[in-house]
Amino acid sequence: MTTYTDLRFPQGFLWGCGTAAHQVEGNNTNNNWWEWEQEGGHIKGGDVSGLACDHYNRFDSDFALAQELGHNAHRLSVEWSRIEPEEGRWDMKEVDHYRKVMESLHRHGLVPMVTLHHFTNPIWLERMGGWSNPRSVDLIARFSGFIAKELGDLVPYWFTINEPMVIVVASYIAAEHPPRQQDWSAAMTVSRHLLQAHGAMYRAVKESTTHNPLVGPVHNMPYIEPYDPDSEHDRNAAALADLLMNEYFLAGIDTGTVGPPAGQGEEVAGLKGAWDFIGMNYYSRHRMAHDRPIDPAGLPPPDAELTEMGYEVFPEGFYRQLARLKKYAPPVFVTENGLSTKDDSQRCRHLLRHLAALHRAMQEGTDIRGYLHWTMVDNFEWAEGYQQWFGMVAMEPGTLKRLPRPSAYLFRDIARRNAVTAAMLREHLG
Ligand code: GCO
Repeated sequence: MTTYTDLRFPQGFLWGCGTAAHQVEGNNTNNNWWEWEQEGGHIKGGDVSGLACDHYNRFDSDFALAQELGHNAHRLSVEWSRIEPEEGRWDMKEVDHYRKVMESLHRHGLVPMVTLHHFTNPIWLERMGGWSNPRSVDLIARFSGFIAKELGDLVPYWFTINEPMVIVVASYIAAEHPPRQQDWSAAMTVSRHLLQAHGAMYRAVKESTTHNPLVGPVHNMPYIEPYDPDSEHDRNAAALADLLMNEYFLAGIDTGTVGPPAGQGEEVAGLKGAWDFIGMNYYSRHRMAHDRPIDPAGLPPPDAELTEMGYEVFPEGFYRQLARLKKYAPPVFVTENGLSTKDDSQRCRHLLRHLAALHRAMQEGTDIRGYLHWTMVDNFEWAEGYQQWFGMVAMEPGTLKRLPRPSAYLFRDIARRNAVTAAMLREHLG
């Protein structure tokens, strides 16, 4: 019989969910994803984001629900293509919309944590080559400074770019996201621009407002191992994947240089130490085999527990990646962690096992300040369309009525107690 103890979290620990504009707002029509969806053939089930969760109109009731479910923070993104519909033209109606969104978060006791770029590019930027164009760096820095100036009095935490290395891999190596290139040279160019953009955005936000905003990256950190540890080729494949997916971006901010594989240590003005915290996303382990194509699910072991997307449930990797962040100065927010599943009891077990892993890393010295679950309501899961279920809250087809699942109430009890209790662990993990 396993004996459990209560796992307590520090005073002021933030509890909430992560979301992204294109996945929840609806009618987000002026960006590269909306255009790509209309082409057909790219999104599972022939879905388009369409009305999504209609969060653009329902944000106030969504935040009221989040508060009822014990949340004290909320991560969302502001949609660049709404705020700057043409290069250099600001749409103040949309700025007012987002001000109402931030005011609603405060009204419902939720700390706003705002992502400036979450996968989508304005159409006008995509037409000039998107991230492959060096101008993207200054253009996104200008946008960041503008919106931070407009909303800085309401937003204490800003995230620059969501999962920059997922953009590189999904859009320029694996060709799963727009513009669907398989071009290593373009991938390295984009890797450099994303790192430069992070530094420029950090500075732009810090200089734009007198409200002392805290700014950091959101970095997806899969736990990467060789498929066959005895194979030197697999060890090399895993080392390169880890360098690209995990080390490159963090080392770039830590040292202020563009390191391998995208550079040879070129200095970037203003990049060194451009982070007040590290936003970290974690989903699964990825095993790399030199002689197989990249498997989005990461070649899980045959006996692994899998999510609906075929990813391995591997909380040990979450602990190890959080422990790895100890070597960097800033504190950490977990900005995404969760799974797609049709079995909400699996989500409850997944939540508890990953929070136990987080708690262990915290006990061993990683300074973790909050946990934002991915996600609150089932939403548009990019190329998977609406064929995945990441929400602790379901959405009734047609009415889009929010229907909390049991996991939402487990999360509420954890957040309100600021602890995972032994009783919770016993009930769900046996
Ligand atoms: C990502 C994005 C989210 C996803 C989530 C589930 O990591 O791809 O940040 O937008 O929806 O991770 O896959």
